[in-house]
Amino acid sequence: MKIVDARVVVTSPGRNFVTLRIETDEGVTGLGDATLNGRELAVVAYLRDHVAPLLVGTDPHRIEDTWQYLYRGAYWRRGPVTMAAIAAVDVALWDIKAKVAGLPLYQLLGGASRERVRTYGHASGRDLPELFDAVRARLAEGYPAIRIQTGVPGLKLVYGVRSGALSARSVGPAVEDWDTAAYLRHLPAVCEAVRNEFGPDLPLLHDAHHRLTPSQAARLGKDLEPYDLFWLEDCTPAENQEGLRLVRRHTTTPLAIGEVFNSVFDYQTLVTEQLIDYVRSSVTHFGGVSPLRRLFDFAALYQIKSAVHGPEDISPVGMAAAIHLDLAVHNFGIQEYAGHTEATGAVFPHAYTFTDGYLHPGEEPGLGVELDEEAAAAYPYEPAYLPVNRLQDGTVHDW
Ligand code: EZ4
Ligand code: CO
Repeated sequence: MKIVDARVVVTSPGRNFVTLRIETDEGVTGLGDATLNGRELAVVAYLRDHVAPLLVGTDPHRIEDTWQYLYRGAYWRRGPVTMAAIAAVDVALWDIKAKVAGLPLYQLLGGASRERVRTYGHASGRDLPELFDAVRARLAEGYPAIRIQTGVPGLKLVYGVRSGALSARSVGPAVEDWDTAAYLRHLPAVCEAVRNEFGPDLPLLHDAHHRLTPSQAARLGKDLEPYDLFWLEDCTPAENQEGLRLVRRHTTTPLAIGEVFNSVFDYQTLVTEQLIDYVRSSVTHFGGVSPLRRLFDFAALYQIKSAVHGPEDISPVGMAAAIHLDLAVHNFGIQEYAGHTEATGAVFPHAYTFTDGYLHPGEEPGLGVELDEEAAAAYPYEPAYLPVNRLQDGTVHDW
């Protein structure tokens, strides 16, 4: 079997998605997600100009060799652009292998370790009443766990709180404002109010989106202990992995980190010193199913669980790959699931299902996702940026 073509399709049914389609001489094709939010075309160029020409003529069954060839062979290794491109190749080749085997991908990963995949959804509001309404809406949709984000008094735009100004389609980056002291004062009261309203059983999560120093994160973790969070996410940028030692020493609030990581090396200290409880990388930004499976096995040695990043900017192709992994690995924790627009569902018809808050990859051979290129062509690329974040004196802050 030989690869005869590797094509990149960009489509924007509500937001931009980058998809790699690999075709073989036997007519079996595979799909991979290479979407890097706000930097999509950099990955398109990396794939189209530097990776696709290397694939033509090679054996699609040699997934591991192809991965190592693209990772080590390029010399310039790691980084989000490279790893999103390699991820798309890895996932497309797994899709092909599973289709040839006539099995859903999870069967090739060891088979199902559970019946279904637990998710969490997002609830946000500028104030408590809005947040409560959002939590009720997620509960009505069946979500068994909920991430809560709110506005902070005195700040106009805050991460994760829905607002027209935060549209991914804005011409330049939207600007959020930030005041760590105000946030640290406000958040414990929000968590207390949500606990009082919704009771002790509902698993609650919160994303600090890389905005705190280790000592600030330690204090927040301690302050939130009475409200029994499922996790506190991205409490620091964690580029300085050793910084998490301080956080860990001071709080038992569970910690989840890793959505911007793209290599196991980004986790080495965090995992071996057991400084976190959940690894948060996506299939799409971590180089694919092959390395993410390896990360989960590494994390399992330290009783750390999986929690694959699943925002709207992971395409249904990347989401399907995640759900197959989630079903198969023993140390599954939880899957973030934001869902997609109807238009996105029409461009990417898929076998995976979301029922009563739980996902299942379905039983189609391969990933179980198609790309309707005719439908995709109706949504051309639209320039879009993620927001940036500034302190109230104008200093750029981590977003
Ligand atoms: O900001 O996916 O946990 N989820 C998140 C996301 C990220 C976006 C960046 O592209 O933090 O909303
Ligand atoms: Co996050």
